[in-house]
Amino acid sequence: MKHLYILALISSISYGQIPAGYYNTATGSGYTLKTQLSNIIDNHNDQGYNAIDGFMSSYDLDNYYETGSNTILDIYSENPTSNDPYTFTPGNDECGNYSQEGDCYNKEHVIPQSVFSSNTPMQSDAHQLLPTDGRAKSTIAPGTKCFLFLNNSNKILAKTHLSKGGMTSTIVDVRIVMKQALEHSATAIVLVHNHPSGVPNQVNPILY
Ligand SMILES: [Ca+2]
Ligand SMILES: [Ca+2]
Repeated sequence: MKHLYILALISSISYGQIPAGYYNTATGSGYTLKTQLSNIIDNHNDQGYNAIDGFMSSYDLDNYYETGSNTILDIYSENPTSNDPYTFTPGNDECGNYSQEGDCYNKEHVIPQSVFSSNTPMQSDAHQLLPTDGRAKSTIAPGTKCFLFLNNSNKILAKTHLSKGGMTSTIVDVRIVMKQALEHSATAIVLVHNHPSGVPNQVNPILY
């Protein structure tokens, strides 16, 4: 069973590991502060995507729940109130191949790479990369909805992907669906959607 404690962990992750004195020169406000922050990163160089492996081994340890355990903090398996179902040793348990949860950990972008076309330096930005269970990372998908537009003989005239949401819901603007149905002169519409939870039971109601 997967345990999702993303919200509980965000605050700990966001405020940890700032190098001493890193923001000492950011003293202004407004435009001045923007320039000061820009100057801080002016001389930084992209260390490359593979450099993240070493970064995670040092900076993404569970120093919050199993303090001193020298294990990776994995948002999918961490149980904040008890022992974790499995743990990852930094470096040794990097993926690698996996067939089930607990085999190894991978690098997961908090913001999908498609947003920035996998370009650098965003791809190797340690601020938005987390070590997560390889199997869980590959099988957990956000909610998505597609539509098929059919003619009177139930032949598919067109298919379209109209919504990508979160882990528990996704929103579709019915007006856009109707507009496309009219454009294709469809006489029937089929809604296709996934279940991020992996439980294929009917959601009732699917549409509100
Ligand atoms: Ca832990
Ligand atoms: Ca724990």
